[in-house]
Amino acid sequence: NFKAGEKPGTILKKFCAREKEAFEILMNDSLRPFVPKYYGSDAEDDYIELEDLLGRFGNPCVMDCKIGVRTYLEEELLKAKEKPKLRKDMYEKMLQIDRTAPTSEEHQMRGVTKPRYMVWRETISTTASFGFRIEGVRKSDGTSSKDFKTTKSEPEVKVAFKSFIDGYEHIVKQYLERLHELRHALEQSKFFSSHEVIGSSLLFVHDSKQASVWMIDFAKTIPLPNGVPPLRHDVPWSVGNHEDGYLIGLTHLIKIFEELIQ
Ligand code: 4IP
Ligand code: ADP
Ligand code: MN
Repeated sequence: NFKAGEKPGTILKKFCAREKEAFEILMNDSLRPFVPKYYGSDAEDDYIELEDLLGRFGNPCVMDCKIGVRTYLEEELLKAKEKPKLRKDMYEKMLQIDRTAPTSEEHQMRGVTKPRYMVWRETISTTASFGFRIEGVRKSDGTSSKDFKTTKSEPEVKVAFKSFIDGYEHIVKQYLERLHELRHALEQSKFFSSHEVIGSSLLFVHDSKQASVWMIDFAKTIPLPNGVPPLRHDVPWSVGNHEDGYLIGLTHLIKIFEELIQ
């Protein structure tokens, strides 16, 4: 999905109209300092050009946390209700983690709907309970892991964060400060109150000198339909209210970083 950009210090990401529209608004929003710089899309709309967030780091450690209590769009739910499409790939991903997870009907059909799979992923991880989950970590020694699908309890999450900052305890304060600044910017943001932010991540990046966090991945970030009141982001989702639980996740992350410092 990614390749090196044309300008130095940029990357190219596969084009998605929703994401382009989100970045265009974000470049004039209070969230601008918290997202990669957006340099536009190519003439064919094959890709968008973004600031490479790792550019200013030497040998960085990187962690991707997906934020929110919900990871699929309301329209995906509607589609699955109107015209259920069975996903064999998702059934198989489910089996790999837990052979007993599919119902006997799903075993018979060898498929599950997308919302069924996504909700299941939310509940076996911290997404449903804490409003975020760890998707992947890459350490400065080059090792990386995506083995967090069933990381669900608070102690398990803390072990993962401790391992991420192991040897870099002196920069944790910078993460915490940045997260507080992000919360402030979110409170001011017109973009945030008018958009449902689904499947977006916070990218944590540090080396031995600096640490920072950015919001990335707006492929499933969409403007609220007319007539829906501004989003709060800190209340439970129910069908039709478009809430995403983004601030529930940020609050838990801030709490974890506060406890890491102690
Ligand atoms: C993936 O499940 C991720 O949730 C993807 O989100 C999602 O893509 C995939 O849906 C889904 O299969 P696993 O992580 O369990 O493999 P992301 O791209 O943020 O990682 P969407 O398009 O929903 O974001 P499909 O429908 O693309 O397979
Ligand atoms: P996808 O929609 O394919 O999941 P993301 O935007 O979530 O794409 O990015 C996937 C991964 O690529 C992230 O976890 C991160 O490691 C890396 N990445 C994304 N955007 C940037 C960026 N601007 N600079 C550096 N790395 C990035
Ligand atoms: Mn993504």
